[in-house]
Amino acid sequence: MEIKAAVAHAPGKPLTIETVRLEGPKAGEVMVEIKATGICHTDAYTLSGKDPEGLFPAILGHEGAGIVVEVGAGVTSVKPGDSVIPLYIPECRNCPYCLNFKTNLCQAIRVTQGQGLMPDSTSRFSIGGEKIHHYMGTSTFANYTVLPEIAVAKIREDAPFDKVCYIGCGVTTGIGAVINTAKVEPGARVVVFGLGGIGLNVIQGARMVGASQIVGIDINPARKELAEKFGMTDFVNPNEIEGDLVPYLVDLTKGGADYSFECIGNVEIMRQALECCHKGWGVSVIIGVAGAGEEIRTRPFQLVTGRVWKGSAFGGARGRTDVPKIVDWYMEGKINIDDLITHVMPLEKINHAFDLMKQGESIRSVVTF
Ligand code: NAD
Ligand code: DAO
Ligand code: ZN
Repeated sequence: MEIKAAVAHAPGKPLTIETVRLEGPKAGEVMVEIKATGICHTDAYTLSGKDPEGLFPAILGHEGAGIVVEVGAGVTSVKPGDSVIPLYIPECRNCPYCLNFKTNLCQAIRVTQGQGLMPDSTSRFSIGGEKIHHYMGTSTFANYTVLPEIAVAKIREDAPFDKVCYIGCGVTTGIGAVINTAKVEPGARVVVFGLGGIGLNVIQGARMVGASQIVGIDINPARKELAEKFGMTDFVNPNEIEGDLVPYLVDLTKGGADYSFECIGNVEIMRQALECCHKGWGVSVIIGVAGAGEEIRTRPFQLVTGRVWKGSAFGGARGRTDVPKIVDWYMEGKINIDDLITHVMPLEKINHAFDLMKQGESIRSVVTF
């Protein structure tokens, strides 16, 4: 069938809205009508050409929500009409990773997903016979996409697509990093570096679990008001303090953070995030994705003296199991998504969403179809 998609033909070039041919779902696959998709920093990272795994031409987008319209042979867990959220980390419930409670990194389709292909090593997208790559196994910048069954989370039917699409990445990544990866406990002192689409969700996760102090750090002063609404207790603009940031934060948190989160993708700040942690027990979680080839550094004595460095992908969440629960939290008013969706636009304006992100004007832009 013919679909409408925003196509990334080359790094650094704007997306172009085009008619694309989409093949139907094969065995174990589902076709989803995408109703809404968020635009995340990671899409911009890949489009910029800094992503070493970035493939072109491709249909980007990994933060969507929609309705199943067709299923391939053998699909049992979803049916046409079901509301779903695509998952860039699938959950097969059968591979050694899924069977190990320590990780959410299902590897069932990892190789072909990294090649921009479906599990049978072919693409469902083409233009004039030319193959167009899938992206992160999701390709949500299109009104229809095809996904493996193990890469969709079935969600409740009354959930609004233009809000819960954000659970497909940013909300789950931020809240999940607090709950699943760091396991922040009530009363903890938390420091969050970067108050964008991810960091603000770390803040709301920290408030949910009862953190007593939540310090937010950003060079954009406009982020202060919204972060306070989400639970931030102290704001620090690194450009406005005298002296080094790390001792300033150690002092502010009465000896160091119990938990810190890097939500920027800057390796220098990852070091500050580790070193502002409390001696003996502070845990620093890297969420931000750094540029290709970049490396983190610290003095090993920081680790010898009890600080712990961790990373988190998709908030440590197992998508088919955890995403429906997070949708329930939203529907029950336990988490706030509405205030983070600052812009809504049609697919034709998607390049504007990238501009807004670069200019620090948006938290989340959502494209609706
Ligand atoms: P964003 O652009 O919305 O937010 C980044 C924030 O950091 C902005 O508010 C910006 O002003 C601030 N900032 C930039 N430089 C700074 C500095 N030097 N000091 C202090 N603040 C600074 O981005 P986002 O969508 O929130 O994504 C954040 C990072 O998380 C990106 O690297 C993204 O690729 C990554 N990410 C990771 C995962 C994961 O699963 N690990 C998932 C999604 C996104
Ligand atoms: O299993 O090797 C693997 C990779 C799984 C994907 C992890 C991606 C998380 C970070 C990228 C940001 C997502 C928007
Ligand atoms: Zn698996």
